[in-house]
Amino acid sequence: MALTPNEVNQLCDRVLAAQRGAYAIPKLTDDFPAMTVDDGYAVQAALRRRLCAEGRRQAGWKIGLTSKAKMQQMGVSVPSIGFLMEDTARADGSTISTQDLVHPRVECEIAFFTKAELRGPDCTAEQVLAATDYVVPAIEIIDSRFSGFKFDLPSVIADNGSSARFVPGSTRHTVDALDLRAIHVSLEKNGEPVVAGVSDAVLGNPAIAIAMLVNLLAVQGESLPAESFVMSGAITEAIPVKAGDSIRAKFDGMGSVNIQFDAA
Ligand code: 0L1
Ligand code: MG
Repeated sequence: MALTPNEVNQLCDRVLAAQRGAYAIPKLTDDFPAMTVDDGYAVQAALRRRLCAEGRRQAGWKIGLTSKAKMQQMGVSVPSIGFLMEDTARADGSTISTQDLVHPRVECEIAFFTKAELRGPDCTAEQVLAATDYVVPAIEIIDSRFSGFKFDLPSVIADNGSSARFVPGSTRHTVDALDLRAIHVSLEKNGEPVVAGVSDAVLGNPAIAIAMLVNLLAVQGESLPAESFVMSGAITEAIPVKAGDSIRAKFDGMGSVNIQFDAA
């Protein structure tokens, strides 16, 4: 690690202020060029401790940057994980404010709900499937706090993987009823199709992404407890949204998720 404990706290303050004030900041490595991926996770862990100490509750985890296209788009070479807080969940069909977001984007993901603990460092997709209670279609709203959505891996990890809001769909499916590698997904903005994809874009199978998340948690000395909610990574490119936009994400065989953006 390149950062001192004081610097980790200082960067936690900086990211938290940008998240709460909904303003963009330069990527953290502009000021701390030696910052490593481990430093990014130290800042993220400080952020999680800070929010939990305020009485906010964690809802689960997310893994991002899980497709080759997304890694190329963002100029990084490995996935990253982040945490999800309960008060950033929004219901299917709800209206979401953009006033407290910087430059939001939406992406389509499959979310897992687990019924047994998963522990790395050698967790496999088969173990993930056996420990999965059900999966749902979901939308993630990401909102990098870095100017122009421009960052590197240590910075985006410190910003909790751009986590902003998440919207689990209401239709639950057991994993034996689906081929998780072959879910066709399409996203409409204001009634027009804007992007489509197939779930094998997520590391070949979203269950592999969950196994990778469990193995990344193990590096931090943590396991994934039973009854965790986990977002497995974007199947489609992230699409910018603004106040007034309506979004419909259709997952073949799984149902759809709908949201509306509003300035109020
Ligand atoms: O969930 C994601 O894939 C986003 C990870 C962070 C990268 C980004 O903000 O696009
Ligand atoms: Mg995502």
